Amino acid sequence: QRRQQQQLFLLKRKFSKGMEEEAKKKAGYMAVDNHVQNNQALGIGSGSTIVYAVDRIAKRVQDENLKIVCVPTSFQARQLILQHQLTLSDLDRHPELDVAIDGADEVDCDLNLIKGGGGCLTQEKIVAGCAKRFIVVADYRKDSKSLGEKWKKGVPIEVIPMAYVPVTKAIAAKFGGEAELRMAISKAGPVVTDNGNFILDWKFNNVSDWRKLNVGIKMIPGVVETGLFIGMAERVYFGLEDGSVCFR
Ligand code: ABF
Repeated sequence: QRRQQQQLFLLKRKFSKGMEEEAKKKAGYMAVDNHVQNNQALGIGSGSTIVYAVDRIAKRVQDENLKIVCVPTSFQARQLILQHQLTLSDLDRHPELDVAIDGADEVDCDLNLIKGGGGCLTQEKIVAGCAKRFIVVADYRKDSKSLGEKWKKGVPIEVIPMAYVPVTKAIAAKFGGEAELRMAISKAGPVVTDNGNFILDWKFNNVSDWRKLNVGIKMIPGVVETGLFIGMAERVYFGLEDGSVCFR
């Protein structure tokens, strides 16, 4: 009986994984079809959902002979752009982007986001901030009423390595909760970002004003950036469990 239960568990997990991937794919495809056009400069986000969006961009570039350039938000995004033989650019050459597309860890009903589960939040925020339109792609698990309801790992905060202890203490003293240094899976050392910094994951209690809080955290010396994207997203595409896509 235990074996049967185990098999059922594995089957269910496989099924829901398949559904999640399909939802990511649908959201990524729809965002690209609705927002990507010829002669655009695009910001390319990081994570697993963006992979589908880049697949779609590459297909459309080939089929429709689109002329576009892509600015990455991480090493992963850069590799994706190169693997798909898209034109790689940067913010020196394209400081103004038409559209940036990226994933998120959680999205609230006002389109505020928690990002940075993958550790690329600073470059993601810079690129999103350079875009006329910032479009988010996500699956149904990311949709929440208020931040923290679904994403339980806390708000990622990128910090200068020498300051991680004072920043950890300052965050707890000023805003409560607990900030923890993100460790590599091997536990051999901390995660190091593409910018050579560390990440703190801040588990918070009650937050009433995300905008104010974000500014407050950024004022602490040593903080580089937070994973709070407040009022930046213009539209979020959610792939749903039934195979459809909704946006808001
Ligand atoms: C990046 O990838 C991050 O800011 C966010 O942490 C993550 C979302 O990844 P996924 O699409 O794999 O859920 O965009």
